[in-house]
Parts: sequence; structure tokens; C-alpha cells
Amino acid sequence: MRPTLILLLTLATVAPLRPQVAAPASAPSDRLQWWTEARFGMFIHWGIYTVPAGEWEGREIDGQGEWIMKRGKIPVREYEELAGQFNPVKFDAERWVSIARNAGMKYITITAKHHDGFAMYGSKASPYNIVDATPFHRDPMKELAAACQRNGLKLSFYYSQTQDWHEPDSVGNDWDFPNESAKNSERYYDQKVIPQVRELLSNYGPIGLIWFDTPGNMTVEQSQKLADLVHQLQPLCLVSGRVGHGLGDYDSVGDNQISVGTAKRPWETPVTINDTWGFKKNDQNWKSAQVLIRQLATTSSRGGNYLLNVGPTSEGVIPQESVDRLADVGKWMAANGESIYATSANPFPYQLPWGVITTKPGRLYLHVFQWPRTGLTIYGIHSKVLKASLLANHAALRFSQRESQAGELVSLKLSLPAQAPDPNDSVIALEFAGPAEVDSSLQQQPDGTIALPAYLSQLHKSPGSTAQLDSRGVMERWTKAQDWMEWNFKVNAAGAFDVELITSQQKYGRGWDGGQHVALELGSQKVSGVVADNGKEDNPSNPYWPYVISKMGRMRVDKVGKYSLSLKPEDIPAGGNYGLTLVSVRLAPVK
Ligand code: FHN
Repeated sequence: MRPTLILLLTLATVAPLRPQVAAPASAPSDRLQWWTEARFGMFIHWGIYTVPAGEWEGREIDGQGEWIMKRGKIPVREYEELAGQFNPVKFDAERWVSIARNAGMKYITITAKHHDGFAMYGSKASPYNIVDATPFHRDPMKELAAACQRNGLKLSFYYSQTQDWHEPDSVGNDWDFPNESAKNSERYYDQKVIPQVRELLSNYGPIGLIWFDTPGNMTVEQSQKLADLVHQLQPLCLVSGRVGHGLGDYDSVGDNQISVGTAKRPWETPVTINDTWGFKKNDQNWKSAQVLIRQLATTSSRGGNYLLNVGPTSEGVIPQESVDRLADVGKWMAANGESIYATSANPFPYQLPWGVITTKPGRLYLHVFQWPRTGLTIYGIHSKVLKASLLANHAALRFSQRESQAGELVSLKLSLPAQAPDPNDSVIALEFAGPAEVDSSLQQQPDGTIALPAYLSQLHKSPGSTAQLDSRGVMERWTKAQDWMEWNFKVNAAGAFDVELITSQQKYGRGWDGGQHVALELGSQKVSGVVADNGKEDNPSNPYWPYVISKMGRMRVDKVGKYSLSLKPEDIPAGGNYGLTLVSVRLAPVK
């Protein structure tokens, strides 16, 4: 047998390389290019709901601030009076735009009209707007458009096309307008939506995108008409995925969701900095700068855009808690933005145990969240590394690459300082002569763990099965015991493993079924058990959906090599709400 070759490359002497800029294999259309390069935008929810700020008649109304009209079933005539009290005298477009710019954001998407139907710009199509109906009388969108131009950011508009609780012909207001059969959605589209979208695309210069939301019961024709209108008025303006029927230019995943795998289409996730979107005075559940930075890096590592929301007050002020956190994100971006802007997704189809990876031609950026005390080993990089350095200060790192017996580079070992240079996300840049080639097959990681995500399984569906992956990469509606999954993977170090099932709770941990009997088979070994709550695990990229760990038993692997593991439910009790919400199977080495 040929001895394994160890290649030790010392890099301190290698001159810095310029990243090679090559056209990606599938070049984004002209419309998408700026947006996929931007990766990071500011979402702003601002409207007259900021006057009550979550309270109505001395009572806190449950839910998000911008939903107070619906949750409180506030009659249109009473809600309209808020306009007379809305006077955001502290609004300063330049300040808002510089907060976004200094955070490293490249675009702003602001609510031109939310579900309450109130236009936050001067609209001729409806007098129910900020210029005509409030004592403010200014058009903040004009001021923002100018400030964005000055600062090099794109301005985009959120527009609620389906829900409009102010209009008798629209969807959502069943307390003032209970007679559903009297509603004429075409009339609402023709008299309000189409003219207002036209105004937004005609009066504010070049617009980056129109962020339609909650398509609800729109027909294909209605969605198509809106998308066509946008493209006809501004051919370079994007249409969000929530225009409905897959007719947007990109996909918008669920609120506050980050999918676990890479997606087929360009995508964006809207995330709130606290829990509400529109300002709510009692919502103090601010995400830390660390969570925000890691969510941004994680979204980029899966090829998505991160649209982070702030909710300014009725005075026109972005809350200081948001400003502080965005400033911290901005400091990180100033040093590490190269690893976010214009990057592509992690070339490995799976997640790494220590963090996430983004890439550009000739570079891999390792975003290390869990700093390893004894150096970092990565399997599966086949290309020769020319240089490794810390992105923030350019300090070169020593490394070695190991070859397989067949002469293929199979593992990279980096020597690292003992302390994480950045507790939020330390980025290591790896440079290559060309695109980094990696082994995309599933394999045991250097820490001994074998992680088998649902999104990389082969799912064998039985007839009539409704099981599928949701936009987080979690199985939904798996209610038939005849559906089963299998994975092929490589074991690099033999030993005993604890078998754990990771399932996801629903939002805020409110729903989870459990109780399913599941069997896992690996060769002639079989373990089976009940999906039970044996402990929770944080899910930092999706903090609202905690993971549940179920311990299923122990398995042994005596030889390194290729294996296949199957997961077959033996029983899924009827009457559950969610089914088997599988995220992954984990084989954790027994220490
Ligand atoms: O109902 C809205 C909500 O108020 C907020 O605007 C979010 C942002 O993505 N979108 C809707 C729900 O998905």
C-alpha cells in the first residue's frame, strides 16, 4: 500500500492573489444582478399603526404592531383618525439611509402601503395617504428616493396588493365589510392597486423592486397583470415572489425563515430585528448583533438575500436598539463584507459543524461561528489552497493539505490562533487558482459526527403521500408510515454512534406532534424508538422554530467506507397536526 502523502504548504511567502472574477455558470439576468450582488437590505415597516404602537383603548393587542387594526377589529372610521395624529416630525431620510448604508445594506424596501390600506406616499389614486390625510403633509418616499440616490442605495417599495382592510372590495376586513359575496376584487385592483403601483413606479425614479405580499386568493391573471405592469413601467424593477403563482423574479421564503439547504431560484428572507415588523412599544425582544451577523452569513451561504426589518416610531425615529445593533453589524461588514457581497452559496451541499461557507470564483470564505481550539480540519476540498488568511486583518494562516492514496487532495488542516478573532463570526479566506473543487457527497465530519439532513435524503413516497420539504428544509405533512428515507454517506473513522433524530417545532415552539415510532437501519443493524422530547437544541438561524432531539439508540461502524442508512416509520399516530417534522438524523460519536 502506498503511504498517504502529506503535503505541507507554508504560505507566509505567497504573494496575495487577486480574486479571479469570472462569469458565473448561469449568469443572473440584468434585473437580478444588482440584487444578488447586494445580499443585504433594510426592510422598513412604517405606517399610522405606529401611533397606537400595539395598544388600543388601554389594552395591549396581541400580535404584530402593523396588524393592530385587524387583531383589534378596529372599525375603518376609528382607525382613519390615526392619520390625523400621525406627524413624524423627526423623520430624516438622510439619517435612515445612512443607518442602512453604515450597516452594509445595499437597498431599502419600505412599506408604501401595508394591509391597513394607508399610502405612505402622496397618492392621487386615494386621499387616504400621508400627504393628504396627516398633518405631516410631506412625502417621505420622495425624500428617501433622493437620499438613496445620494448614498448609492436602491429604493424599493413594499405594497400589500391583496389585503387592504380599508377597502370594501378587498380581502381581510370582515368586521366592517362582512358580506363576502358583495366584494369585487377586480374593482379594487383596477381602482386602487393598479393606479398606485403605477404611481410608485412613475414618480420616484428607478425602483429596485416591488415587494408584493400575501397573495392569498389572487388569480393567476391578477398576479400576471401586476408583474407585467411592473416590468412594463420599469423593465429593470424586480417583482417579489409574493406576487403569487411563482410569477415573481425570485422566491421569498416565509417570514423569519432561513432554509437549511441551497435553493434552486434566487431567494430572499425577510427577518425582524425584534418580533414585530411595525413599531410596538412593548416589543423588546431584540436579536443580538451576533444572531444578525450569523443569519446574514448563513443566508448568503445558501445563496439568499437577507432583508432585515426595522420599525420606526410615529415620530419617524428608528429605535436606538435597532441602530446600535445595525452599527455592530456594520463594523463586522466593514471588515468582512467581501465574504458577503456578490458571493455564491456554499459549494458543499451540507452544513459544516463549525459554521458556514460562502464563495466567489477562486475563493472560499469560512465563517467560523464555533472557533475550534485545536485548529480546523475540513474534508472534501480537492483544489490546492494557495493562501489562507483571516479576512478582517489579512493575517496569514499556516495550513496543510492531505492527499488520498489515489493522489487526490482530501483534507485541509488550518492552524488557528487560540482565541476566536471575532466572537460573532471570524472569516477565513482561502485562495485558489480557479474555482474550488469540492467533494459534494455526504461524509462524516472531522469531529466524528455524521449529519444526515432531510433535504439530502432520497425520499420514497407512497401513493397519495403529502410529505414534502418546507422552505426551511424541514419535512412537513409526513403522516404516512409507508413513506421512507435513505441516505448514502462515507464513514471516515469507525466507532460507536448515538443515533439522534432532530425534528422541528412550529413557530415559537407552539406545535409539535412526536409519538411516531421510527426504525433506522444501517446494514444488519436496526434501532427503533419513539420520537420523544429528549432535549431541545437552539436553532440560531431560525430562532422561532426550536429543534427537538429524540434519542433512538446506538449503532456501530467497524470499518471506514460507504454506507446507506434508512429511516422507516413503523407507526405515525393518526390525528396529529404536523406529522414527522424531520430536520435530520445525527450519528454522534460516543466519546
Ligand atoms: O402580514 C405581513 C406582515 O405584517 C409583514 O409585512 C410580513 C413581512 O414579511 N409579511 C406579512 C406576512 O407574511
